[in-house]
Amino acid sequence: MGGTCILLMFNIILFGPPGSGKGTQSERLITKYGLKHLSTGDLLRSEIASQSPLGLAAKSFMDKGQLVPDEVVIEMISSALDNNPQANGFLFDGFPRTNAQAEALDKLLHQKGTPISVVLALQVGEGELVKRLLHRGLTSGRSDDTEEVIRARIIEYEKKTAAVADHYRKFNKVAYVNGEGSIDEIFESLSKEIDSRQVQGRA
Ligand code: B4P
Repeated sequence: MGGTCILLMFNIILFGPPGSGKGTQSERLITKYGLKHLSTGDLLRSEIASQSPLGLAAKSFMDKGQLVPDEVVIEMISSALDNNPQANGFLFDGFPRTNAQAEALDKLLHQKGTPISVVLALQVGEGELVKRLLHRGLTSGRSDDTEEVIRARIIEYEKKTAAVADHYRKFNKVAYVNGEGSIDEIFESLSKEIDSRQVQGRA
């Protein structure tokens, strides 16, 4: 063995409260940077659509605006990582949402020798979050896009998820990005953060 080891993997966590635009921006970022998109929200909704036992169990939490139990989402992400050995990097969207999930992710990525490169944290005020999700609720058909459930999701975020940024701040990995403005403007800010880190990584 031996030779030069070239680090190609670039793993991003897109972080932020419900409705901050994680799903919206993920779609663009994966195209631009060739990353594999792993959204626990999408994975859970596809389990619900196929009426699997996991989906049926998850739905009862999601309909109340609560987080699905850690073991369930960690197992889902672990299989998704195993199923994508050829990926150039992952974009984690909506995961991790608790400190236990963050620790489990760190461990899984450590085993693969490919750590988190950056946590991009979208910042959006509560009034704007509620407005966006209520608007999406008009057409999404999502049972968690009603005002009562949206408020519960925001409370759950403050209680269990916001601290995940502190976990990654300890490792100097968090970049805060203004999540209010046009989708193009926000995409540009996110891209700048990624580009500056990729350059540093190669220097
Ligand atoms: P998610 O699917 O992750 O959904 P989200 O947080 O609501 O949405 P996101 O931030 O992606 O917003 P989007 O781009 O769509 O989670 C749903 C549920 O699944 C959770 O409540 C939980 O129960 C469960 N779950 C998921 N992951 C879990 C985990 N790890 N652990 C436990 N439970 C988990 O944007 C929202 C709206 O805003 C869209 O309509 C969009 O068009 C609009 N928008 C976006 N950007 C905009 C902008 N710049 N200006 C105006 N509108 C904008």
